[in-house]
Amino acid sequence: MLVYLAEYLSQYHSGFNVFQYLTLRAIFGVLTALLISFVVGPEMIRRLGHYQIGQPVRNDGPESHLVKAGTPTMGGALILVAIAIATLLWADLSNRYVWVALLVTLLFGSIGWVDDYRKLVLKNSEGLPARVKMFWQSLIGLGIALFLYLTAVTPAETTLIVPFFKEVAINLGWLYVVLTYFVIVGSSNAVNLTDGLDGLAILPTVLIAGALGIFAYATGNVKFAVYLGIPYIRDASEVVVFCGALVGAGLGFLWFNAYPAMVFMGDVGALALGAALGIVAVLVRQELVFLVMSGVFVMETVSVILQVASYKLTGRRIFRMAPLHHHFELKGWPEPRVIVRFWIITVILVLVGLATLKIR
Ligand code: 57M
Repeated sequence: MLVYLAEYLSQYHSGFNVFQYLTLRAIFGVLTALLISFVVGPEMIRRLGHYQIGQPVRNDGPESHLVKAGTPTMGGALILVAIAIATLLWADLSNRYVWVALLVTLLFGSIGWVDDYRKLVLKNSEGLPARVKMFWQSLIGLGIALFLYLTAVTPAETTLIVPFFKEVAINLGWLYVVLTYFVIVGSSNAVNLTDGLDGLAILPTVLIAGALGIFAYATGNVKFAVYLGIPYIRDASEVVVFCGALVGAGLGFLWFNAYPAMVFMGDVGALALGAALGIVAVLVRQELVFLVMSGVFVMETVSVILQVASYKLTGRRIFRMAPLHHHFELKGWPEPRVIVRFWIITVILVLVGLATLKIR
């Protein structure tokens, strides 16, 4: 929004031209979202506590979690507000990809919000039944995938880019819709499963959002795209501002969610953040690199699939408990050790992902 104001004011003073620079606006996006989190966070935690929006903790999980009962939750709502305000302020709102990213994030957040609200405020232990949650996730995921497919302007927008192979780009046709659906819905659920220890989901989200922001910048800049041998997609550039807002809001939330957490994000945060990463990966055409960078989310999800399959087929468990972070906790690792090691794994995977920009 401010981009228009800066454009207008630059008639009077050329200094306002600096606000046209994408990198600068992305940095302001980070800082704005951080500031909102810092200013609103403490009051929000106090109010959540006041209205007793506290986490119920199941007693069949690791014992160390019992002390977490009553921790204020639904802090993800603050993440979403910070992302939305920072993006609306600093992005060029004539860019359709910005709206797509924001809309997907807020719609998935709404599903999570209804689930949290039912569980925590209406004290309905089931929340939103799994099949209802899946129905809405699928409807939004498919709707967005179809919209992007039908409104694609250039073939590059629906082509699958294969990392490390400059010459390989697969024209997906209708499969684009299927892939987009799985990336968005899968990522949303994977982040939700991972969000079970303090800070475990949010820092990887921040790191991956930062890396995808770099991909968005390169993809939306014709010179970089040609130099790096990646497709040029004009609309991708402004997604950098959205990624910046995601990074700022995520870091701001981590301030309060760091061990021992003062607040949890709830499904409103987890479902939205996963979907946000998924849609950005799709918009910048880096689904495969995203899969690599999200290794921790993938590992957590695969651990649940394997555990359930093994238990159903053989009656035996592979892990002490799934998702994987519970397995390590039950092995006796202190919570911060699990968290920090999973963060380190993400740092490594994000670096591998970024390396694919040059090694091709
Ligand atoms: C939600 N929710 C956390 C918090 C957070 C199929 C099965 C694997 C599903 C899975 C499940 O229900 N996953 C989705 C996980 C919960 O956190 C809340 O949920 C939000 C995210 N959706 O924001 O509001 C608990 O996680 C802890 N937490 C922190 N710090 C944080 O920053 O410590 C969360 C955020 C919180 C808190 O303790 O209460 C959760 O874990 O419930 N189910 C499970 O994960 C269960 N696993 C299981 O049953 N495994 C089986 C089979 C089915 C695979 C097995 O291994 O045999 C475990 N979950 C719990 N207890 N709580 C089982 C025991």
